[in-house]
Amino acid sequence: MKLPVVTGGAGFIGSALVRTLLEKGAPRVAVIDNFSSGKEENLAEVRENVDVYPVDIRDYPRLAPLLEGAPVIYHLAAIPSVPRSIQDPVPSHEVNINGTFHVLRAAVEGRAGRVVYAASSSAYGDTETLPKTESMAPRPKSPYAMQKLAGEYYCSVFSSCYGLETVSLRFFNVFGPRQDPSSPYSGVLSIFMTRLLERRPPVIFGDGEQSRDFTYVEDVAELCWKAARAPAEAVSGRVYNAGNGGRYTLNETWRLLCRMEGVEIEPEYGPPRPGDVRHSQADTAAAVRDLGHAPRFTFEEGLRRTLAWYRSVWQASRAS
Ligand code: UD2
Repeated sequence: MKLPVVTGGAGFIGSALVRTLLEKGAPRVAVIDNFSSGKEENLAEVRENVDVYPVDIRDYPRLAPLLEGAPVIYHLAAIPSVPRSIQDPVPSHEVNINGTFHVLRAAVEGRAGRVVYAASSSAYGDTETLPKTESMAPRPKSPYAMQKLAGEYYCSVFSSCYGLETVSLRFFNVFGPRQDPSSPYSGVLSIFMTRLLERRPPVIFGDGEQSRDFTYVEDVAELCWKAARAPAEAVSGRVYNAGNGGRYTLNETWRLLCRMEGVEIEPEYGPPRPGDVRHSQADTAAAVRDLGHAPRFTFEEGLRRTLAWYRSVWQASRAS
């Protein structure tokens, strides 16, 4: 039997998606990951039900046979991060654009059922109004944003030219357990959580009044699953926001975390980051209408769960 495939399935979001697919009844899931940022341990609890292929999506000859006949390909493999793409644009270009092209080409040649593509809210750039709706003209501000947007365009062109079913989901600042805090390019909440547990101030880039629609990882995983099942005539070739619909500034978020932890720590401030979007908030109406999106986790609830996970890892590391 052909299995659903998750590219980037050993990553923080990919591994949450693998767990969701298994919970929803998939007997097994195939994971393609080059382990550049993915980790075996992210799949530890479900390892028996996962076929792991340590393959790079830039390697077409090795990639193509793995996608043959797949009912659904969830394409999450990517090199994320706005600042990393500005610092070092070549690797992210090769993975995010060429790698995505390889996945789509292999999906067509291998007669795969559907590609659900992890796009990014960064494609919007700075818009004049909020929330951001899919009909707004994209204005990417960084190589990463432009690469993710190119992937969306490729998806819709593959849908119209080759009849491949595709759905692009613009992820809005996903957070949750297993997000790796160890790189300067890590997602801000993973860094905030670690600093909070260590009782050290975070460094906020700019005035901290920039805002994000932080979206809990399990809600995004569920939406990916729904996007694979929505009727093709309604959704194929289209782009949807995958956000929560809320918006919090970094200053508010840090204060909220401090309150949860019962501490008061003043953040430090550094220069604003080039390519940074000022405000981000998803209009979820289209995803609700066409995909049945129904986020289950408020921001606070997501933060509580995430903080509990970081605490358990932190305590285990101190005990050893
Ligand atoms: C972008 C996308 C997001 C996803 C992500 C993947 C937007 C609005 N969002 O996230 O959907 O595709 O890229 O990488 O474009 N910051 C600090 N201190 C730190 C780290 C970050 O202040 O130690 C700030 C950073 O300047 C930014 C905010 O926190 O204003 C969020 O940064 P991030 O790297 O977590 O994510 P972002 O918004 O670039």
